[in-house]
Amino acid sequence: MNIRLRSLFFLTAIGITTIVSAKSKTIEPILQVPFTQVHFNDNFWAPRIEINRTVSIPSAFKECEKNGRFNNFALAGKLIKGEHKGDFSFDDTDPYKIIEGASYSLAVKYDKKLDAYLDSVINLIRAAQEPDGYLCTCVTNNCTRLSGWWGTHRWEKINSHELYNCGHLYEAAVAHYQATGKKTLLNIAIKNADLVCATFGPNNGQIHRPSGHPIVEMALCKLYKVTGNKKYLDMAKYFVEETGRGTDGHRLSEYSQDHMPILKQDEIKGHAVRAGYLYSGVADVAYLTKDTAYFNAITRIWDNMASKKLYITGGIGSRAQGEGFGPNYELNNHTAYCETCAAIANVYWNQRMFLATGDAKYIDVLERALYNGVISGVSLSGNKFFYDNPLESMGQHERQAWFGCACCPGNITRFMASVPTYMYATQGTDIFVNLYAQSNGKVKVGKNEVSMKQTTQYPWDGKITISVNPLKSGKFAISLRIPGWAGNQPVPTNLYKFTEKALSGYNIRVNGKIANLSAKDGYVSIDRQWKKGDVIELNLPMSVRRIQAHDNVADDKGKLAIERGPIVYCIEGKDQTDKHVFNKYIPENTKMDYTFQKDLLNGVMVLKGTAKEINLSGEEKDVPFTAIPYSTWNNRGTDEMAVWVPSSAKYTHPTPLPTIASKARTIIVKAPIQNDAPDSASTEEWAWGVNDQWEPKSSSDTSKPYHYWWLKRGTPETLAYEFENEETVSNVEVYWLDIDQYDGNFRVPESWKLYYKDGDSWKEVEAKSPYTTKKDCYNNLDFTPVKTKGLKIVAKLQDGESGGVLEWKVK
Ligand code: FUB
Ligand code: ZN
Repeated sequence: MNIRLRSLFFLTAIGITTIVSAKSKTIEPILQVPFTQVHFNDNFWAPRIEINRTVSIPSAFKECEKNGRFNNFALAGKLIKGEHKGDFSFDDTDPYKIIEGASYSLAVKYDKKLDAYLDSVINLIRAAQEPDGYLCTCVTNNCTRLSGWWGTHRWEKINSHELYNCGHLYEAAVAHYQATGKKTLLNIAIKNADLVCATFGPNNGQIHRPSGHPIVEMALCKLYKVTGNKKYLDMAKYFVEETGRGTDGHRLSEYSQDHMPILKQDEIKGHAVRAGYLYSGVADVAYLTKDTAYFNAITRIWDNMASKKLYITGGIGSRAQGEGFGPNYELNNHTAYCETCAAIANVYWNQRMFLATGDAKYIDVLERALYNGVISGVSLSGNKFFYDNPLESMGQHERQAWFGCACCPGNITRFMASVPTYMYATQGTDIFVNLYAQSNGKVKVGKNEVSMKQTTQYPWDGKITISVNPLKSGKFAISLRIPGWAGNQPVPTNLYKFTEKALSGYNIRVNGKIANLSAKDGYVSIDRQWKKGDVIELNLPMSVRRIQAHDNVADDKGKLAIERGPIVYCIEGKDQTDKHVFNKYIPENTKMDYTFQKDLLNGVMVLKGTAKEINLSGEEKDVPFTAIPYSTWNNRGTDEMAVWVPSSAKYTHPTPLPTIASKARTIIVKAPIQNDAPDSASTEEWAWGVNDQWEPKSSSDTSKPYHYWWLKRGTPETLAYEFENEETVSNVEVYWLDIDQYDGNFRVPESWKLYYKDGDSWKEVEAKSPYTTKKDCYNNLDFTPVKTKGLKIVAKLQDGESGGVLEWKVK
C-alpha cells in the first residue's frame, strides 16, 4: 500500500476525517468525474462512442429481441405463453447490460425513442419480478432445460448466476435512474436487493454463501451510494467475507476465487471475469469501509496480476478452459483467452485501485487495457464482437454479431458509453488528469468549477494543450499523469521492458513557460493560482519502441512487441506483400516510420519498416512490413496476425508446405464413436488446431491451437480427418495433450485406436507398431497402407480425466 493510502486508512480509522497527505495539504477522498461532465470531440474516441450509441446498442437490443431475451421476461410475467429461450441462466444480464449502456448514452445525448424503448423493456422486467422481489427468468419460468444451472428451486446452486443477474440489474438500475431521474428500474432493483439482504447473510435461516459469479458486490456498493441504505454495503461486505469460507459446505474452488479467504490470497487464479469483478467489489468495500486488510490483500493480488499474468494488451486470462488464468508467466499469444469482459473488469479494478491510492500506476494498466485489449473486442463498425482477444492468429478468429453466451457484446455497450469517466478525478480542490483526448470537461472542485479543454491528436500525437478556466481563480493543484510508457516502464512491474531507454522525456509549459516539475507517483503536480485563460502544454514523447517480455514468458521468447504511445501494434497478413506474418522477423533496432493513414481503418497511425523474410530453406530476404494498431485488426476479414514478432530467424515459422493432414478437414464424429457404423448414423462437429504444422515443445505446450475434449472425462472420444480426395496412408504421429488445469486435468489417454474410412464405414487399421500414449513426444503408429478418404482416432480417456491432441501428422 502506498504511504498516502496507509495514512488515509489509519487516520480515518482513529476518527480523524481530514488528514494530511504527502503533499502536506488537507486531502479528501479521490472521486471520479462523471462521464456526463466530459465530452470527447476527438477522432479516436468520439466516433467509437457515437458508433456505440448508433450501432452497438441498437444492434445488441435487436439480438435480444431475436434471441428471446425480452420474451423470457414477458413469459415470467405471464404476458405471453411459450418456451423459455436461450442457453444460459444468466441471459437476463444481456438486456440489463445494454440498458446500462443505453442509459449512459441517454445521459449524454437524449434520445426520446431510446428512452421510450427502455421504458417498454423495464415494463417487461417489472412484470417478471415475483411478488417478493425475486427476479431470474429461467427459474420463474421453471426452465428445466437449464436446470443444470439452477437446480429445482431458487438459490439452490452456487453457480446458478442468480446473484450475477441481480448485480447486473442493480448496475442497470442505478445508471437508468441517474440518466433519466426515473425510479422505475431502481425500485425493481431495490425490491430485489431487499430480498437478497434477507436471504443471504450470517444469521440462522439465511444462506451462507458468496456470490458464485461476482458483480453483485460492486453493484450493491452502487446501490448503497445511490440510496444511502447501509444494508446494501453490509451485504456487499458479507459476500466478500464469505468468499473462501465454505460455511455451507459447498465445494471451494479456485474457479470462483473461493478456494481460500480473500485475506489469504496472493495469486490471481481461476475465472478471469469473476476475479476482476470480485477484486473490484473488494476495492469498493475496502474503500467504503476503510478496511486496510482487504486493501492489502487486493494489492498483493494486483501485484501478482501485473507482474506475472498481464498481457501487453491489458488483457487477462490465458486459458480457454475455465476462461481464466494459468500459472504465473503463462501468457500464450495464440491461445490467449483475454475475454473482452475480463479486459473491462481489469479497467474497473484498476480504476478502483487508483481511487483508493491516487497512484498513477493503476491508470497505466487501465490505459493499456483501454486502448488495446478492451476496444479490440468490438469491430470498427460497432456490430461485431470478439469474445476472446488473442494476440496471434492463423486466420481462424473472427468477430461475431452475437454469441450463445453473449456476455461480451452487452458489456462493450455499457463500457464504451462511459469511457470519458476515466479522464479526470478530483481530490478536494485538486484535479487529476488521467487520460488525454481532445475534449471539453467541467470539473467540480469544492465550490468551484473548472472547465478543462484538451486540444490534442492523442493517441497519435503526444502534444496536449489543456486550457484551464476556473469559474473563480484559486489555488489548487492539477496533477498530470505521466504515463509509464513515456518513461521506461511499459507496465509498473518487471513483466515487460523497453529494449532501449526513451530518447527524450516529457516537457510541460504553463502559459508558455517551461515548468520545472518532477513526477511523483506517476504525476506531475502543478500547484498554483489558476485563473481563466491559463494554458498547460504537455509534450509526451511518441517514439516507436520495442518491448521485451520477462524471460519467464516462454511464448514471448525471442520476440518483441511494438508500441507507440499507448498503442500496441500488430502485423496483419493483409498489409504484408506475401500476406504472411510468421515467416518474418524484425531485428531489434529496425527503424520504423510512422504515417497517419486517414482512409485506413477509420484513420490510424501505421508503422512501416523493413523486415527479414525467411523461407523453408532458411534463405532470408529484406521485405517491407506494415504494422497497425492491434485493436483494429480483423476489420478487413480474417487473417494471420501477431503482436509479438520474432527479432531473429530462430523464432520465425517459415510458411510450411501443405501436407495430407494440413489439407484435411478436422471433425469430431459424435456418435457412434467406436467402429463400423455408417456415417449416416453419426453427427459431426467441426474441430480445428491439430494440423496447423506448429511443432509442440511438450505435451503441456498449449501456446498454439490444439484440440481438447471439453468437459469429457474417462469417455471414449473421437477426432477425425476428412480428405478431399482418397489418399494412401500408412503412418500417423500423434502428440497428446497433458496439462494440469484447475477445473479438471487433461491427460494422455488410457488407450487409443485408429480407424480408416472404408466407404461409409470406419474400419480399424492393421497396426504394425504398438499404440503408444507417451507424453512430450509424437506417438508414432505404422500400419498396413490403406487408400481412404478419412482417418479417425478413438481415444479412451483416463478415468476422471479429460484429454486432447496437440498435433496429428499423417503420411
Ligand atoms: O458466467 C457469466 C459470463 O459468461 C462470464 O463472465 C463469462 O466469462 C462467460 O462465461
Ligand atoms: Zn464476456
